[in-house]
Amino acid sequence: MKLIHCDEHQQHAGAKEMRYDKMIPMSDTPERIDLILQALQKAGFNDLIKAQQYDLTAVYKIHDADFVNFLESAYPLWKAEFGPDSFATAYTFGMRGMAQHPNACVHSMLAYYTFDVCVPFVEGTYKAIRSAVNVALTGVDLILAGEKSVFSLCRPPGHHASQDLAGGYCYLNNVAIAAQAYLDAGKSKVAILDVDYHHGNGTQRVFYERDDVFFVSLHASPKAEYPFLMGYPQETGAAAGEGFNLNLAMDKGTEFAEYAVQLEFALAKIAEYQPDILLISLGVDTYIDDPVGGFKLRTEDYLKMGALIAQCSLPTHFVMEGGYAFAALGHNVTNVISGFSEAH
Ligand code: SP5
Ligand code: ZN
Repeated sequence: MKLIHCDEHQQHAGAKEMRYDKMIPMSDTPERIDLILQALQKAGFNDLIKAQQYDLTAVYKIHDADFVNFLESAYPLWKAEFGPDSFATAYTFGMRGMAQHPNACVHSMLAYYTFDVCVPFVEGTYKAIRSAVNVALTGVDLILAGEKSVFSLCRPPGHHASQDLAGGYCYLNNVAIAAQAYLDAGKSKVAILDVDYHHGNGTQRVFYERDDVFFVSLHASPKAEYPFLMGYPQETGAAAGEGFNLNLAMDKGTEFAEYAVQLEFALAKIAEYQPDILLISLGVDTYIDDPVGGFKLRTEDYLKMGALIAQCSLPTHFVMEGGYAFAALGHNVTNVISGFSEAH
């Protein structure tokens, strides 16, 4: 399987995030991608491809121009106010009745275009955001050229981001941009299976009223887990998209035996939909020792996950999302790819 990566994400580093009552180093570090690539290569996956450059055309199909402008200008504006040894982050939020004058200053922008305190901006953030999209779009072009499966090692991740909102380490929605690119290239139906521990609220929002993208998310129940406000099973889509959004929420502490039942159900629904392409939002923060997640999947379970995904026999595009247990991260991701490749 071809592995698509870039170097530009390395400079998106050094910021902190607020975790309830503490400031902690951001969980999404550059080392994550290094660990994943090292483990993949050790397992014999050596077909590495550097991402191509793309202009913003595909991004603007999903995201608002003002929002993209915010992503580009947030850090320079912040730096002008606070100097270089700082990172931009929201102080207020554009809540009900307050979401006015979004572009007045960097603080109003952060208030309006971010929804939590886990999307800091440093000097290299915008370049990293753009390069993550390039990593995703290079994968699209490889699949369109006939590859049966590819893996886009995107960082930062994307599934919490939507049209005009960044959050949860996500700025541009890589997997949504890829899905739209397939449709614009002539494919008629795309399925997105999101196996990150957290609900893919951004991807859901983007495609909620559409029937050409079937979004299925397996995640911790939002009753007690981030992003709290979305991801409930009764969110099934709206308008033309009614029935094309499927949330399979599970309790904290879920083990693979139960997870696999939900995964097989998800894959059966996807097979029924008969998509041209299957995109996987691949988060492995479902791992038992993940510091951000709360499920109990084990390293060997990811082999089975990959093998089950392969049973769909669809052109499959893996896009990296979360996963923060550094000691096992590389092995867990590699097991998904190995399990898929052995069964495919
Ligand atoms: C892409 C991705 O995985 N983003 C995740 C962002 C979640 N950030 C908030 C985490 C909520 C805190 N949960 C603490 C659980 C401690 N075991
Ligand atoms: Zn996650």
